[in-house]
Amino acid sequence: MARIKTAVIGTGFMGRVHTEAIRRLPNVEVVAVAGLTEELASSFGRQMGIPRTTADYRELLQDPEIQAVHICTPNALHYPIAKQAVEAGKHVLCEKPMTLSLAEAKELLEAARKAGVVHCLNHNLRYYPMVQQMRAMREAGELGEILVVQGTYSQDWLLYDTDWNWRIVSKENGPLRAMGDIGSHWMDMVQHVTGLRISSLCADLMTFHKTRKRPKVDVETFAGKTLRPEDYEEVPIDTEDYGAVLIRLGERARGCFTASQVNTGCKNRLQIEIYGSKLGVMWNQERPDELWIGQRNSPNQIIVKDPALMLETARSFADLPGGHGEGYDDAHKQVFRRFYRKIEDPSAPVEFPTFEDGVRGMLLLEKILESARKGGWVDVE
Ligand code: NAI
Ligand code: SOE
Repeated sequence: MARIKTAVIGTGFMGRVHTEAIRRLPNVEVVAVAGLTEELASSFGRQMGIPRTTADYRELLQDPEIQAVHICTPNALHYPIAKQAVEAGKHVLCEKPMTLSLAEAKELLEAARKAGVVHCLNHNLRYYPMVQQMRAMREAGELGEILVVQGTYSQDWLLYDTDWNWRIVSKENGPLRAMGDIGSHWMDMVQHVTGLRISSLCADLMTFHKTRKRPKVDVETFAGKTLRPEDYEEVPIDTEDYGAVLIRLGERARGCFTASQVNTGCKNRLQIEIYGSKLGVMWNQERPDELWIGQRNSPNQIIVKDPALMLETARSFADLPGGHGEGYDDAHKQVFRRFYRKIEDPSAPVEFPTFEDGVRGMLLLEKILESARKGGWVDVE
């Protein structure tokens, strides 16, 4: 059977993660990669065994053999690349956050609908097996009415003023950094698991480092620890290191979360806690195979991922037996598998986040910005 030909755009952290996850699918082939320069693209091509490389992604969009593209570039390039890709009839899997603004995201969704292509926004973190177990428990009524949600996405990789990445620059990242980069994952997950939508919010943002020392050389995501202090120059900072948001969900549920890139010791601590009228559940990305279940009248439990013991609707998100861990890379495979199934068979269900979810995410980010600027609650339509 002919495999779907796909291309990866961007040769950094996510370029590698996407390429490896695509290669776990039997029906897809990575035929080309586009990088910022010829050198970056060909070095990536050599390392990953991709024969065709280019410094101009547009070349790949013009190739009728390439059916889909993965956009793994800094945020500011999502909109222009995705727009040209859908207009060229390519199916698009784009990294989060979708764009720099809500207006761009809406335009992109409209363009993708018009072109009739399959579109996916990579909120991969939804697809850890135990996150799907929480969702299945809620759908089965096991949690009861959702009353309270809380949690955090906490990291420490931007703790020092010598830590640098393109995300720090609003022109490349968008105006919200901690919220756009990782708060976006938390908000997507809480809405996906509870089935409720954030209906109003009140945000407080903080930039601890008003200036940072920018390195004179390029730094890949999470790679800053290898630089020496004398390689930097001091620049003003206009994106937040930390944010806290009070939220209302649906009619009655209440909650709050923080997103921070300066929380000492936290690496990728996405923690989500959901308290229902019957049960509470808590999950932490740093211990992904465990799910805490809180009970009022009997001892609390920690259950360990085991597809044989998971609820039916969550089971297909776990590929390995209990005791064999499934993590970050596996969650990507789950998203990509469903995205390509939809390309192969247009009647397949949409079991992955789409540009609609991306638009929702950008709306929430715009509301967070509005709330922080005015210092009060705002409604989310
Ligand atoms: P990175 O800095 O490691 O990689 C970005 C790459 O894009 C670099 O290789 C850069 O050279 C390349 N690039 C820049 N301009 C280009 C152009 N015109 N053509 C082709 N390539 C170009 O950044 P990272 O961490 O890989 O992030 C990329 C995107 O993925 C971001 O939108 C980020 O928010 C998202 N992301 C999502 C994650 C998830 O779990 N879903 C995890 C990490 C990042
Ligand atoms: C950096 O903060 C980052 O790589 C984010 O961009 C991802 O979305 C998150 O999953 C891990 O951290």
